[in-house]
Amino acid sequence: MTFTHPSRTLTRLPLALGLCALGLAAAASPAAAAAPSAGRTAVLVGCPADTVCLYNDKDFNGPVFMVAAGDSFPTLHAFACPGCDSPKHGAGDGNFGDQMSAWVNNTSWTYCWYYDIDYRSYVGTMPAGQAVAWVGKRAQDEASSIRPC
Ligand SMILES: [Ca+2]
Repeated sequence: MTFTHPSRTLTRLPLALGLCALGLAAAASPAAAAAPSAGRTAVLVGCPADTVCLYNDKDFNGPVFMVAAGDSFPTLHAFACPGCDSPKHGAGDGNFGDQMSAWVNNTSWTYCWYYDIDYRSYVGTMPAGQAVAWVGKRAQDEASSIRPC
């Protein structure tokens, strides 16, 4: 596993923001908020193939940060999220750090997410092909880094 080099992170910024815009459209589709019976398939369809989607709001709503399969992000705070407000941490205002409330892992990779930047303070695992509509009161608005694990 190779970790993202800082210069690579910078070069990927426009792509990440572009994917963010696509994610906003995907999150607005009815499939993204499908009932459990339509369930897993519909939720996965709301997040592009080979992508991990981090949703700012529970039930797969709000701005979305998209991670291409295999990529690592040591700080989600480096990516602008205009208008985003982190109710727990001011450091997350206006960016994707401390925002995630739901996620979809539509890749074949297992991902882990962390409270702090640089993969510190492990919180949870995101198994391949799984989704969580709400990470819970304690864990929401806390994610600051993510990588395959
Ligand atoms: Ca949130």
